[in-house]
Amino acid sequence: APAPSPAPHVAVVAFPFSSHAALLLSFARALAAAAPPGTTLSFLSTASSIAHLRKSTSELPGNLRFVEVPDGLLASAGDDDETVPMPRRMDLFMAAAEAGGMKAGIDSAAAAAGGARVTCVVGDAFVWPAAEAAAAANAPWVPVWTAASCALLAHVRTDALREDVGDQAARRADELLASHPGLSSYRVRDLPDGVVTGDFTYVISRLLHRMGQLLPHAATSAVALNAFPGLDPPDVTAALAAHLPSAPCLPFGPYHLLLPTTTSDPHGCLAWLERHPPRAVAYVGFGTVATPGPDELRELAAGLEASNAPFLWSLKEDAWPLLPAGFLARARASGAGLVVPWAPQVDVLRHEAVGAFVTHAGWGSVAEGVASGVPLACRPFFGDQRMNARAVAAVWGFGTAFDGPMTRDGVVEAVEMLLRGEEGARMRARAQEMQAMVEKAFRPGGECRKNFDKFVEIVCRV
Ligand code: U2F
Repeated sequence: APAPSPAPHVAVVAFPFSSHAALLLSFARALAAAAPPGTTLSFLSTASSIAHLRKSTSELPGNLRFVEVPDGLLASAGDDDETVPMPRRMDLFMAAAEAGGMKAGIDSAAAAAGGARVTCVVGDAFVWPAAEAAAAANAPWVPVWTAASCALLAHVRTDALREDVGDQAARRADELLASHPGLSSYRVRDLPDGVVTGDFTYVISRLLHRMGQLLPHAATSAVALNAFPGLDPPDVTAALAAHLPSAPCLPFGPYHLLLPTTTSDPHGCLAWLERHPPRAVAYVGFGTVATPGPDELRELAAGLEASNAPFLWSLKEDAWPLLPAGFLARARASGAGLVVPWAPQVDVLRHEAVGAFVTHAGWGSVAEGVASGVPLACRPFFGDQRMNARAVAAVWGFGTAFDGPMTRDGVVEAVEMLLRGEEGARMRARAQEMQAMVEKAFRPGGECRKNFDKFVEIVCRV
């Protein structure tokens, strides 16, 4: 009789920085909840990322465990986790991952599971060395893309885009990428940093370039997309399928909807929102990395005050001293505004009092906005954010984008338009249409549920 097949053991590899690790952990929890009985899941991240995640997460389910991978920090070289700047930490992590760190992680996962070999490596697509480590373990690599599909397309087309644009990016900034399938709605200047502009040697630029070169040739059995069917225009879907012929691209995002989550609200945002009528409040937040510079912060603050709209602003505390004199006290005294160091953003966006979202257009935020039917005012800062902002304003039409830094008058105009203007009403209607699509896709039997089931079946195959 043939030997019984081993039970699935799925390694989930995190990119252990910014919001990526937390998103992958929620993704891993969803996998753990859906995997067939007997499946083991190992969540691979660095020690400091795991420590950080432990602080903000409830108990892991019984079939999911943390496994450490090397962070590349050298105690002997005086590397201290707290003091090494972020880009260098990323660099060290990627170098270690490439130089056997991923393989070591996969081996530790097997050891921690009583020797049960890893049967599939699912992971944040950023961590491309996982592809080779998976191949060495005789397991498929299944990349999880966390950002927008159009950005993934820009990364797999980076060499073609560089060849086309060359050193003419500044001169051709406003030109549409008409000859690049799937990218014809975007201008040269909308492309993510590190594709045709920016510092090509920066760690994120390099890892995305490598990932984009590797993906079309990797032995993947599926690619997860953080979008719902119908969000990406058909030309984007077709171009991605053409570039990634070996595996189906399965859209089943926004990933945060795969499992219901519990959030805490230590600063009372939701209670504050309760005091406001429907669609009256502007919610302002720029994700986990971006912070506007001092001048722009002051312009934004002045604009929010002048708009006369109640506002809820998630702003890191170290930026508070940069706000205009008296701003926080006035907001508090009048009740017109609430500034907090952290907001339960998903719940905030779902609250009916929120009528507009001023965002950096990080993909998580865009997806959360549209899943709640809230129109956006985008102020992109770096990375893929310009491309997301362009898609929001020019492809999907559920928001507007600032052309450069925010000014007082620009903020007033955007907030008034979204909360009270005719164009804003059209944008809200678009956002609500999209919200209805998301809801349908996540109902039992909906397209995202079906794609996720297919994904689970693929990654748990032994
Ligand atoms: C990087 O994204 P960021 O972390 O800067 O931004 P988002 O993708 O928008 O994710 C932020 C997450 O943090 C949550 C919020 C999102 O899930 O709900 N959050 C919150 O709950 N409360 C707060 O007060 C503030 C944030 C990068 F910068 C982007 O360009 C990429 O698009 C993104 C995905 O790769 O990663």
